Amino acid sequence: MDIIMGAWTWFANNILTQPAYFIGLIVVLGYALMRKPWYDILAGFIKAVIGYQILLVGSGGLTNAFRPIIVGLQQRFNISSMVIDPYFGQNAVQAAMDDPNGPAFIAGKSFSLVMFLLLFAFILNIVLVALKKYTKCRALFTTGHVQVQQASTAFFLILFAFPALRDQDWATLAIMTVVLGLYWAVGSNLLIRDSQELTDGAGLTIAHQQMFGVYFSSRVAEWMSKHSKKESKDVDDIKLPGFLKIFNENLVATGILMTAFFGTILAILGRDFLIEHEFMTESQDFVMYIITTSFSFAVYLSILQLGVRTFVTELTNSFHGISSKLLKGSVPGVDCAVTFGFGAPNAVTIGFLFGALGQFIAIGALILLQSPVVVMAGFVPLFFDNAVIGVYANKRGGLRAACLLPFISGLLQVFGSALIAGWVGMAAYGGYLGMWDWAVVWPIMTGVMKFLSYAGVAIVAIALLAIPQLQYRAHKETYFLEVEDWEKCKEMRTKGIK
Ligand code: ASC
Repeated sequence: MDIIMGAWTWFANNILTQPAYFIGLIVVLGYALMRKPWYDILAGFIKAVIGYQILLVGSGGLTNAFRPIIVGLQQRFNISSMVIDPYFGQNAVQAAMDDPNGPAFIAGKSFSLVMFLLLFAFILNIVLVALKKYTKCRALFTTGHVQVQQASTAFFLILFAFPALRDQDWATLAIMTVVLGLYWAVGSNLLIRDSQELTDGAGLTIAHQQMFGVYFSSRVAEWMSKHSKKESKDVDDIKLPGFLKIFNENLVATGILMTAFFGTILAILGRDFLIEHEFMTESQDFVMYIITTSFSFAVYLSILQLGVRTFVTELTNSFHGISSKLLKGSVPGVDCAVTFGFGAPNAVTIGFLFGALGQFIAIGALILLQSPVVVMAGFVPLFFDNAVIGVYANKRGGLRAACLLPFISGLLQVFGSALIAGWVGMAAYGGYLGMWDWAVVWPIMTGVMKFLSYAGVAIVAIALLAIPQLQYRAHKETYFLEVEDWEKCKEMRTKGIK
């Protein structure tokens, strides 16, 4: 038993929760199923892992460089507030679980239970895909670090809805597995069509924290483009006149806009604060520091895109092995940052900035209304949610949608998180996950379960199960072709076959 537990812990820590190696493993499995020679399998593994690691350098660089700056505003003005960010959220859940008087105290067991939840929910995801003839689920959620954050937060929310289950590990795990596993399978499946259109058939979808948010935004963007008299241009097609031409170049646009955005924040924080908190040293010039820091945004973004280009081809090619032999007609769900390698690059920046505008307005409103929970913007929702929403919204509805939908997202992230974290008591621990789905969809599901108890779980499960069925009904002839043969699917759809 000890050996099995040891092996499981090793696997959970080193592969399951490390997307680079998990994707590497999928590539190995895929190529092996395709009976590729060993050296091709090895090469595929190396390219996939290194590509994903490059992506992580980019996204980690962004997160590490800019998260403290935004959170710094809170310290600078001594506001006591809750940070909406997956990492703060996870720390908050951990603190709550370890607090003997806390609402989710489970002495000494929290980590292993969360890992089991992750494993069981993932297995449920696989089963749902294996039964896709009935379930219509076609996507596997592979983004392990995000799954850990979600498993912890789901753990807390569901214990809040069912406090009596605190001492009953298996019953708790069963309910959580159903809700979380369904969320993963259904959420990632939801975005297959939009992702195939965005990437022109790369054969992947998003498995992250804003899947419903992106879906909602894509549909609104689609509606906007259908119902407006004036066409809103794709961000990439806008040709600015005169000196504004320089904004057409993505690096220049990102460099200038981020210098304005972070320059303002850094100037507000002030040189003394930044030196005191070891962001910069005494000998550094303040203006040069601001420029270097702001420009590094574009640097990390470029790194991230290089990583995407490196591993996506391997993943796409090798996944044919899995989708033709093991899990027929399935696609992998990957980190949302992957989409930055496909959509209009400036939509990333626009989404981020308009999301920030929405969040800052919402935070101002909370302060003015003297809300009991004040939220501090966290970088991860601010950037990753809103930039992805910007990319998809732009694809469907052009510039106008790429501005409006991230803005709405910013409002929802703040108001939704304040409501749910205040209600369930997580705000007291200083953080909440805060990404779109966790600020909108999970609060609704938690409410339904809290008020309707076990009937609520059934309602949530049935509602989630119904979503892929509805998607299927809308495209009966081509639904499975979306993943099996994208070219044919496109051809049929242009002929008007649904
Ligand atoms: C998250 C999270 C991250 C980022 C990253 C984006 O939710 O935990 O580290 O988004 O996955 O690429």
